[in-house]
Amino acid sequence: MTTLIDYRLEGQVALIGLARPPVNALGQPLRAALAEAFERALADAQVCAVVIHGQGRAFSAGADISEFGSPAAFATPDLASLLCRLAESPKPLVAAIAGTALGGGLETALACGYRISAANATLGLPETRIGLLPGAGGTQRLPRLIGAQAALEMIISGEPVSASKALALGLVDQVVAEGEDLLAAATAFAAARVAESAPAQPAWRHADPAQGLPSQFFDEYAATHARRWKGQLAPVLALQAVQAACSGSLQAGLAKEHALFAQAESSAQSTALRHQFFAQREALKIPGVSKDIALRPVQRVAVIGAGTMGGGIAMNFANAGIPVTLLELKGEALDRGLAQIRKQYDSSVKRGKLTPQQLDARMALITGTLEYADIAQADLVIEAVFERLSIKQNVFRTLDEVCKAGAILATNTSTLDVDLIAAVTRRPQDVIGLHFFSPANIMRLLEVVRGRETSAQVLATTLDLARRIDKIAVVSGVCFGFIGNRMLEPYAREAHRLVLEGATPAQVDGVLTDLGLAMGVLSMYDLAGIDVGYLVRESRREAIAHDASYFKLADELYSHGHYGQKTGRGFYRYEGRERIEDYEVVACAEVLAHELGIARRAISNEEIHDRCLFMLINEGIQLLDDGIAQRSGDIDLVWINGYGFPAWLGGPLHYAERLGLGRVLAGIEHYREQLGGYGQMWFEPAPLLQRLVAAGHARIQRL
Ligand code: 3H9
Repeated sequence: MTTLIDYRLEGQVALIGLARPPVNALGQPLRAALAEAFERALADAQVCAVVIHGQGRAFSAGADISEFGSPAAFATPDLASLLCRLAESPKPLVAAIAGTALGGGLETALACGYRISAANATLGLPETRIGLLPGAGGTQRLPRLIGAQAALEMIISGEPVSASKALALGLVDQVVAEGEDLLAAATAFAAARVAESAPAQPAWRHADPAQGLPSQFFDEYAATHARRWKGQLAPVLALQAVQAACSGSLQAGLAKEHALFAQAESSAQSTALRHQFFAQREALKIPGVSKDIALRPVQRVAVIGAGTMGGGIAMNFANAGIPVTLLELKGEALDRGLAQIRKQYDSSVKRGKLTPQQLDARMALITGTLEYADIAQADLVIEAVFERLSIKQNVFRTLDEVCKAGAILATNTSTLDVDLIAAVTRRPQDVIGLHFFSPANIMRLLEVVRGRETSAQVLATTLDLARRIDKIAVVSGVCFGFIGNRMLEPYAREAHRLVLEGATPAQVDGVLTDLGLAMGVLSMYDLAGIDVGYLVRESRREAIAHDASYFKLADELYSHGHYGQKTGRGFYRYEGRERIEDYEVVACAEVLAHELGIARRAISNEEIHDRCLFMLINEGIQLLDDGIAQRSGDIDLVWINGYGFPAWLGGPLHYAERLGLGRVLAGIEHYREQLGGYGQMWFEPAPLLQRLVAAGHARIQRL
């Protein structure tokens, strides 16, 4: 017997323990070992029942995601066939679920006749999140067990359910109380089934899963979700699979599921989402920072500035049960900030996302103060004051005076030089950038900016903290705008310039949203504030002075007080939340183009796509070459989680690989020629892109 399985007998019950750390992913070797152990139990006349359990922290996290896209994914025994074999067992099979049972892990449990779970277990079918659908019987067995509607919810949302919810759904037969021995309970449960001669496979509770569903249920479900699923393949295929469970035999349904799964698995979308899955885990691995480094304890946090950003940052900690002190200079501003936080929690209570008790508990964790002395004992202080270097430096001088030794001092700057901020303290090793994205309590991205002198311990501690507050952390080096905002610049530059050359804002934004971006870049500027963009530009006029067309239109909007959504006018006009094309903006672009000597022309959607996207990609590749980003996957994570780039395109650099690096380079060179002086000025291919293409590399990596 291989070491991947722990096989032993407990009286008449065979215990098969999956033992492939860390999460018992069902790769080919584990599948083969499970098949072998199962056959051994069947062949042993002494064995009357079998318990399958997982050793370590998971029952099983499902199929081995790294096998997809290679023949290993379906190598014998493939998971679907193995589970059909398990489902035919003449001896009762009991799944004993502790930790997580996800994807193929839960499907394994579904192939067993019985399921019993620990109280703290979570069970789910998250395949759609990686562009797949349950492909080992989940779309067929789950509807037969808990009904089509509940099964569809679990499959489409990908959201795991708790053990108690699973019990209520009929997904598990029994939940073992905390502190009780799950394996002993499962063994006793199996023995009891034997004693009562229970069937190895009890009849399905929902043999006709569609019973009770309205006749148009699936069509209506698809119509209701059409907007949310826009462009995405996996939910559509998953729906078809569940529909098949409602319209034919299990056998036919399994065949249909297999075909749909193969379609999803070979799709570019699933490749992109799997790339994102692994990128998120890789991002936490920092060369030179050992996994075993001793972390600094962070039990008390302080946030300087109770504005929208500071308040949102504070909420993250309260949500995670960490006490946080919010500091402001004036009582009025502090009261406003605290009231704003309460208002946000109130709205969560109204939407049923939070109970009134949780609201009270969270507010009780947030303390306001006007005194720096009150934050002297904080383990971490995050500054979130006005984005100007001198102001932030003043705050850090004060922090250096008042904070205890060993406190981590973080700045939430979005563009400024973290090293210049650290330099005003006597402890630059304790200073780090923590760039939260707005709204800070909702957006999951956290750019962690490692200064020249930031210590490895401070970096490791903040990465661990990011996990505690449920953020996706990506480490960036110091440069203007770090990873995200630095890439935003050339991307947004093209959008602005294209409007001068003849496109309308709606055309530019439409191309980007058609690609799947949550928002077009010009709408995004309207939302963030044309005045905010103006202030950022003001701080670096020298660096951009050589291009007279650069953001000319946005400057013009600013001079008219058209700050975007908040003033009702920007690149668009706004009536309530409705965005309306503004022909005065087009007229203004015409005048400016004339003044600047830019010939206006009809612009194709392809040109908009290529100029915006290729410039975005080019900057990302340059950041990698400069060592600001560690890996291309980090850059993709920033854009997916901070800027609404569609996850199913895998992020800008993964998208570039899909388009072909040669095509991206050729596009940049094309516009360099075609756009005259402007092209010569800005369409400079990143040397790393040129090297990659010359060397015939399809993947973006340092060379
Ligand atoms: C599926 O099942 C398809 C079937 O329906 C049909 C098949 C025919 N595979 O996240 P963590 C690695 S699709 C490979 O840091 P946590 C992970 O990369 C699958 N590797 O820990 C990491 O490696 P490393 C459906 C996996 O405690 C390490 O394990 N299942 C897999 O924060 C620790 O992971 C899912 O989508 C995997 N399935 O979270 C579940 N899972 O240390 C995906 C994990 O080298 N997994 N790894 O960086 C998860 O959601 C989380 O990993 C889990 C643990 C909640 C389990």
